[in-house]
Amino acid sequence: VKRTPFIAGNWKMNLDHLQAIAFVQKLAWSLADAKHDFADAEVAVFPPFTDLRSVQTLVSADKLELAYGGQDVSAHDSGAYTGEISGAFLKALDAKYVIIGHSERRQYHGETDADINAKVLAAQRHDLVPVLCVGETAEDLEKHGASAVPVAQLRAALESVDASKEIVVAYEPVWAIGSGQAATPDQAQQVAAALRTVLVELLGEEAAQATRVLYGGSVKAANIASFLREPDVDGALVGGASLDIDEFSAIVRFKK
Ligand code: G2H
Repeated sequence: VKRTPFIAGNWKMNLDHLQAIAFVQKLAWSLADAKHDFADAEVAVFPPFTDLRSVQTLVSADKLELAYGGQDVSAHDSGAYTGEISGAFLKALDAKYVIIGHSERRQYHGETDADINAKVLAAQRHDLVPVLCVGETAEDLEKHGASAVPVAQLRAALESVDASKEIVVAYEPVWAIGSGQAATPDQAQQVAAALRTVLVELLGEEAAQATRVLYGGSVKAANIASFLREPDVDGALVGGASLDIDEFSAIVRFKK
């Protein structure tokens, strides 16, 4: 199966709406060039919620081949949930994706596997593609090896999902996030392969082979190609390096 490589920029809590407009305008030029050279990657950005309307306006006005999504979504559809954002609102802004279960949400906001499963189901109800993040801490790695925790998180998050709908999985070892110390391509491949084996069991062979598994954690222009050469790594979720236009442009123009 051929899976389209996916390069996703997770802006986290960076770039206000004016900065977002400037960034997407510059990115549009790079994407046009990248398309010229290598047409094969899908590119998406995940701005703060308050930027999404501006990003939508630019993407639709200039017909950019740039997808976008939220960094989180409520498990609920509407109602008295102060501060929450519904999947319906993201969909109304033409968002295609939503990041769910990022380790920063798990760590700083106490999100449990059950919360994350509810959010994945909410995303599916609103026809958003979940970018489900899983990954082990340094302590998990030492105690249980690399795959055990990500595999358990994957099983819990995908309980009762609709296997006919697209899902993206991002393997982000917590020890590699923002640390400058990325996993090796071989480490990423081993966990990605273990995740795909579980996807076969949960979603069936065909859906599992079509599912993109990304690597995330200190990805930059200098290491992107080494990850994408691995057979089960289908792209990257990029944090810090997605905020620098030159660096991110170089990442989207990766050459295997
Ligand atoms: C992991 C990643 C993006 P960074 O959180 O999701 O961030 O590339 O800064 O390690």
